[in-house]
Amino acid sequence: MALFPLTSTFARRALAGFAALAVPLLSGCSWQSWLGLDGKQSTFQVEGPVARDQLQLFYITCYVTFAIFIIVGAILAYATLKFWAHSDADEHAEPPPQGHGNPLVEVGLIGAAVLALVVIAIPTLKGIWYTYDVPAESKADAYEVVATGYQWWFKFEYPKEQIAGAGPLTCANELVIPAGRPVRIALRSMDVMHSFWVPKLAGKVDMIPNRANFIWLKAEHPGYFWGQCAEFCGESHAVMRFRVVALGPQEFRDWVEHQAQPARSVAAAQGALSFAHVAAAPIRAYAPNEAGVSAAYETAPLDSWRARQLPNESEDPALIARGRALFSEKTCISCHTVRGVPGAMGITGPDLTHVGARSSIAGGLLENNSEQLRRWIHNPGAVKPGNKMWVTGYLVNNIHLASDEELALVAFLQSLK
Ligand code: HEC
Ligand SMILES: [Cu+2]
Repeated sequence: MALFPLTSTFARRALAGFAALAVPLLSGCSWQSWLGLDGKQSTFQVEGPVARDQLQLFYITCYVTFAIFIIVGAILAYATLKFWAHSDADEHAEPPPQGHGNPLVEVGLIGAAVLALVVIAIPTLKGIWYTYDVPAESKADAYEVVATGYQWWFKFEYPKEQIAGAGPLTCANELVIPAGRPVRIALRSMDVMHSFWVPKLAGKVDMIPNRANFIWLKAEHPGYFWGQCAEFCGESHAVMRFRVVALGPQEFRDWVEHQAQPARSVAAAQGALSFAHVAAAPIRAYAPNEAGVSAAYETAPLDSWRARQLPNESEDPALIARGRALFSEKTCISCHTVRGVPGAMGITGPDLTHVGARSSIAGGLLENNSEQLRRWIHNPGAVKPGNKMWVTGYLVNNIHLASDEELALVAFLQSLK
């Protein structure tokens, strides 16, 4: 139909939008997915009280504006039909008597406008106070984390979990939190402005250099949530992502305890340090922007995350030992900390002490499996344009990895559970 030169999804959304907004609580039949609003970062399917408060405010605003639309539309339709010129005579008839102001209508309209604003203002103000900081009654229960934005990844520190001689427990790109508890996150930036956003849990707050911002959120149940930097911060801003993994109390305690341990060390059997048996297959070519995640991970990410916590069954200790040595030889240690590997104390890049237990790498862009990990270390610049590992590491230090070296490094990194 030429009247609607629109894509079918757009037309469906436009037509169904009003009907859907009028009955948003018809959930269960999931109108969100029908309208294509059920993405991983949907603000319509929230899973925490902060995001829910914000969603409700959105609905209230929609209701008020929808009511105005109906009233104005009805009056317009009435006037159009009533004063329609049906014949030539109508058309040349004298205009109807003209009024010059009606105090009742004018005061009424001002009153209605003020009322509409008040209806929106009350929940807005309440929401501003509620989302600003953890409510006083649950403050004692709040868990504290420090999140720092870097071009183009996130560092997460746990000030309550101090490790002797190493400062607070430090992770990257995956923020593991206790479910059912408020989490207060201090937001910092190491370079330019970033913005911390986990759409299903809370609205965004900026991470500004030299400014102590914070945000609070709560995951109502264990889950796996997609986050995203929401402030343009340079070349790879669009792929500056992260994850939030919410775990039950015991699972969270176990996780913290395990993370506090130094890197796992896989002992190679005496005399087994030759890895000539490993066939060093060349890496396959990747299309630009080729997806780096599997369907299994996309559909059941929390299961996938849990499965990664355990060591691989088919580890090759000799290959891992070789990778561990290469990690120093190739200067990876100058930018990455791996607690337990001598000299690996770099802080320019993410802490890799337990990188094997993360479900994603490169700021949540690729799934953490052997194939994607190799793709990353083979040519990080092709995956994430301009990233510091490529620009100030590979290019400056002239890092080249042969196929067998890539495989050894991958085996080592994957062993770091
Ligand atoms: C110049 C510093 C630098 C050097 C040298 C360097 N890296 Fe990195 N590395 C980084 C930075 C910065 C990132 C984060 C990049 C991003 O996501 O934008 C990173 C990311 C990574 C990641 C992904 C971590 C995650 O959780 O997302 C891995 C794995 C990694 N590097 C391995 C290596 C290996 C192996 C070497 C040595 C061959 C190496 N790096 C050398 C700075 C460096
Ligand atoms: Cu950013």
